[in-house]
Amino acid sequence: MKKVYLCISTDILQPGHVNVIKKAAELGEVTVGILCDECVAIYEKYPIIPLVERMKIISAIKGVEHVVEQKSIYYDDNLLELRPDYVIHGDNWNKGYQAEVKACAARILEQWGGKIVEIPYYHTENMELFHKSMKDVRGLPEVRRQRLRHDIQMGNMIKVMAAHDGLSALLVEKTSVRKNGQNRRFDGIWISSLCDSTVMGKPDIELVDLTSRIRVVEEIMEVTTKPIIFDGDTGGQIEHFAYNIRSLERAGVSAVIIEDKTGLKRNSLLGNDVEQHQDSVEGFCRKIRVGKKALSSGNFMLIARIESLILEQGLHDALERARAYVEAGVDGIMIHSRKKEPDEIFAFCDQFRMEDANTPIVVVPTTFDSVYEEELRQHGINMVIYANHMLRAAFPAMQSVAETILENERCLEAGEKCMSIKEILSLIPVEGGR
Ligand code: SPV
Ligand code: MG
Repeated sequence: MKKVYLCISTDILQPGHVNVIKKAAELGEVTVGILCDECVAIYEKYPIIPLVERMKIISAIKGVEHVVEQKSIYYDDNLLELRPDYVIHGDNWNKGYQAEVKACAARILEQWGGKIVEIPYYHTENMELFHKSMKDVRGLPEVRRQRLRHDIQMGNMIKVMAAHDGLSALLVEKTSVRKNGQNRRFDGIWISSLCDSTVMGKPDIELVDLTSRIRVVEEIMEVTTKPIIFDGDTGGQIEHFAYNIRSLERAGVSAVIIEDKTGLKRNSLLGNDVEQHQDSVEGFCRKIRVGKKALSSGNFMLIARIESLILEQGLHDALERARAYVEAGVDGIMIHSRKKEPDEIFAFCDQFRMEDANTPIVVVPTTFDSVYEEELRQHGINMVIYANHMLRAAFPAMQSVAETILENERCLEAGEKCMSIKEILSLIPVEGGR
């Protein structure tokens, strides 16, 4: 009996997959490689059905003899192990990154005279409609929350980018670059108090109220599917926090980060140049417990942000607080610094990781900006937030255009610095974003 191999790289089964399996069974004994969750997330869309369940579903299809995990979009490892006579695929893999995948598979099969069999790609309009509605499912609050937890559990470095409105969020949702054969994308959206305040022309002192900030969340929820991490400032008064965290949960936020400051909050990057106060350990632990108790979703994450390094209270204080906050029930720790180098962040993480291997650590490298994500990962950090770059990029561009019009007393010169009207109109399709 000949051996046949095929790979299923999505969590949504379509009639086309069944066709390929049927054809494969006619050729011999069928092994299906199920693409791992990490790869589905990178190359397709975030999988709503995880690998173990996908393996169960596909193994129940008539004609499938074996299912195995495929750990890369490249078939190499599984082909070398199974040495199949045929690899079967729809004829839609002749362009984009898939062409490379096909070429690699063909080269390996050659070693033992194996062949690629292609069958016409199955396409229906129903499937297009279906995919569109799957986008809505991916955007559901609970799906986003599970996704964040799952991404952290998978041990990935979660890359979060700030967005301050629908358009910037759409960019965070869609921007991708291809590097070293991999698609790189952001994994989540940061809703920053600094950005939310600055776009409204207000200082970052908890002046913009939660209702206004939730409006930003709604705008962003509507056009994206990625987890949303909300900058909750101090969380406000304990009594208010119980209500506020529920509002954020209802609005669809996946995680909130609250900082252990009290009184008039000032932006952390101002440090001790301005007057700001850290909460007592007991006071902040009480806030954490009240917040956790108020939540209904087990997947919503409450993350405690430690300001000891910002306020020059030392590493010892930061570590003691971390222990206490974890004990009080937080789902993660954010450690912040305004130093140019990441040394104090690394010292904290190395010590913390000796005692606690699991609690996720979040950092915001606005000032220690030369650090690479890989270095952060090596120090046990799970999430990196690029907290304000979209807004900081937009402001100088707008300022320059405004000055150019004033200088030239017309808009021709400014127009050269702008996207064309045609482009901006086609940026957002009439059917909506995401
Ligand atoms: C924000 O983005 O509002 C933050 C991060 O809180 S920082 O500005 O570094 O304090
Ligand atoms: Mg903030």
